[in-house]
Amino acid sequence: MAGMVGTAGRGDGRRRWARTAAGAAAAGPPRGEWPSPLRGVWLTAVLGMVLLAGLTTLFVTGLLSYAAYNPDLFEANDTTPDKGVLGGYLFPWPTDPPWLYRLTQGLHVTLGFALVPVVLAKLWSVIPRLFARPPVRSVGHAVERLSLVLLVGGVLFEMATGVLNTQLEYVFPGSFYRLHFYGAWVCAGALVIHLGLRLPRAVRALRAGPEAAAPPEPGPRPVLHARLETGGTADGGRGAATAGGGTLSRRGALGMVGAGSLLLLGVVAGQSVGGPLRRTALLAPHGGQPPGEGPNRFQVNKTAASVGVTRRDMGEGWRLLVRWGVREVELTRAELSRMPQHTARLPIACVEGWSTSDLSWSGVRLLDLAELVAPGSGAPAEPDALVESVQRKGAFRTAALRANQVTDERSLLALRVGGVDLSEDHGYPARTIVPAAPGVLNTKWVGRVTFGSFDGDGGIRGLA
Ligand SMILES: Nc1nc2c(c(=O)[nH]1)N[C@H]1C(S)=C(S)[C@@H](COP(=O)(O)O)O[C@H]1N2
Ligand SMILES: [Mo]
Repeated sequence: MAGMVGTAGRGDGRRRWARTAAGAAAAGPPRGEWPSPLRGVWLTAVLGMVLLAGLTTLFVTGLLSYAAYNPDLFEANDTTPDKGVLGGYLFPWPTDPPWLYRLTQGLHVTLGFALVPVVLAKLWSVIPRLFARPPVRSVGHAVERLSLVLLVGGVLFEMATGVLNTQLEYVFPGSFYRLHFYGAWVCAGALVIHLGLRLPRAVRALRAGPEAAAPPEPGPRPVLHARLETGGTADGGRGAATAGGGTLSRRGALGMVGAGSLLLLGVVAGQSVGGPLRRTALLAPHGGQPPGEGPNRFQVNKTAASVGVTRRDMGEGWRLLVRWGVREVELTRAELSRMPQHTARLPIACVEGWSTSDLSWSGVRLLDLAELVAPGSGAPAEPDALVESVQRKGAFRTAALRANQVTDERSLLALRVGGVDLSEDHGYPARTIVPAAPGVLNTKWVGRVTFGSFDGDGGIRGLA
């Protein structure tokens, strides 16, 4: 019996817990199960604010990425044809500045990676609440909890799909965009609800600072749980060397999360920034060290072999068919290279986050090709274009370009890059390159270009 009295410290705690839990609606398990004194409203609020800024940026840059695909122009460009009002914001993607998609998508992917530690830390900081009892106190509480399930689940889902898409090719055959797009809208909706319910409290907690007592929570709370949340530990809230054995301050914990984010930033950002930083981009799928020297030695998204484009497809028998209405011409590569050649310095920027620096492309202006077949009166002066590859299988073999892209003087059917012919993997005999457009619109191994205006039903007006 004496031995049992000797452990009275713990026993006391248990009894106190049991008393409060019985006397009031308990909102958390006893200290022993969630021992960290670091958890508290301040830490949660700081992480929450970082995530608010970060997730908002991810949402906006993600929506921009979708708009940049020209999904409302032609069905082949649209990865989520059933989007309904969620596509209400779409707008024609500009061609200036030419590094626009490089910036927005580089930011999207880099930030997405860097926020992973922050998301995990935020979840850790609030995990006791997951087990709060009773699970639902009121209708409002039920809404709050449901929005949290959607928010937490949604953010984890977006993180997982996003990371997988950048790291592994073809894990989502055709459907990554759809999953990631709808997931983002679920997150956004849940975040708005969550903010409406939690933002005022987070602001109060931030104002009060890391060592202050938390503002009183509405509703009954067990004493021990309240002490944990306010950081009411032996050292006055610093959370250092407490009974729980913690040795880290709250600022220290934040510092560790920040260091984790910086580390991820360091192994991702280089694929977008380029230059010497490219060497540090260890997580870049196609965007690390360029594969060797030479003008054609930049990232390859899909090799000719991987999509079944053969030497024969690219060889002497290759022809470019250019059409507009009932007019069409067929050109050999030699004929194309006898047309006026123009040069444009443009990057390639992929949805996966990697991008090249500006490369010197040269070839025929899309506008000059259009003039070869322009039907004259009645036709739009500024046509859209459907660009089709000789590639037979797989994604990305067609892309629709909007009139603003077709008529930009820097938009080329490129024959050369860096002063030499395109390599087979970069789209020989000819590929498109369009300023500010996502990589996927720069079709390789082009076999046919059709000018005209899209009728919105997957057709081109006036095409025979
Ligand atoms: N025909 C065809 N064109 C294509 C692709 C493809 O798979 N097939 N991939 C696109 C994508 S997603 C990107 S990012 C760029 C990459 O160009 P690169 O491989 O020359 O770097 O090509 C685009 N053009
Ligand atoms: Mo891409």
